[in-house]
Amino acid sequence: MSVSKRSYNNWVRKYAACRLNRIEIAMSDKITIALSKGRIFKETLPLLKAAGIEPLDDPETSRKLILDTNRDEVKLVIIRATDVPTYVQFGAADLGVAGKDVLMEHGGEGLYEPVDLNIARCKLMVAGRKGEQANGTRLRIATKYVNSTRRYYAEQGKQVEVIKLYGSMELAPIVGLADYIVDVVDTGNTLKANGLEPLEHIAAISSRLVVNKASMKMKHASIQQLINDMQAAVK
Ligand code: PRT
Ligand code: MG
Repeated sequence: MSVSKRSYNNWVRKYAACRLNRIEIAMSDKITIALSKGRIFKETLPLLKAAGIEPLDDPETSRKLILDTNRDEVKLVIIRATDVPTYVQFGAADLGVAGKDVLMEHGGEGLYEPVDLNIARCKLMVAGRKGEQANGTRLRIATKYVNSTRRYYAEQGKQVEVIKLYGSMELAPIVGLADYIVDVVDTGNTLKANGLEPLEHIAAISSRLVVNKASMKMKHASIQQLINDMQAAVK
């Protein structure tokens, strides 16, 4: 074999080894995924499974906040739904699943939102006491979605007073704390059971896969693979 042929073959071998190495590194990137218990966890499970990820514990019965999976390099952190964008924004998790309601409220800073997972669907709505019209010049709106509510009324040029609550919003109009509430509605049964009715539709909500912008660059191959697999499994 001529010298140049041998050196060419050596080069090819080295190049192939180098490529393999890179793939191996990509495959062993440590990946942390932030999820909340309840409906998001349940509905994300089949999508993760399609990406070859299966948790070894059930967050409903385990007290662990970090769950191992069938893949050594992939961990799940179980946190409050509203904390998911914050964990991903600051890189404490590489990826997460969060409702669009939560993302709208957070603002989406530092995050990519590559996939609409089409799960945990509901609507962000204004609701009030059935058959009653609020009168008064400045409406009072109770909600945990303070930013989205301010934005919604500002776009209509309406002056409102927004009252921040952390739960049981439905109570506010009944006890006279507020004229209306802004909350997510699914079947509408909770509103109905409390003598309220949906009035205005603000946004259609579903959960999204979110990715930390730096992780997307640093762990591109592993994360892109995960995104593709989850996207392909979305119904
Ligand atoms: O419950 P927790 O305070 O821990 O947090 P969270 O309420 O943010 O979490 P979780 O798991 O309840 O909701 C996570 C995400 O699921 C939300 O951010 C939404 O994107 C989505 N989702 C879908 C819903 C609903 N459907 C839903 N129905 N989130 C909340 N609800 C509640 C709603 O607040 C109201 O109290 O269910 C009630 C209304 O349901 P219906 O069917 O009676 O209309
Ligand atoms: Mg809840």
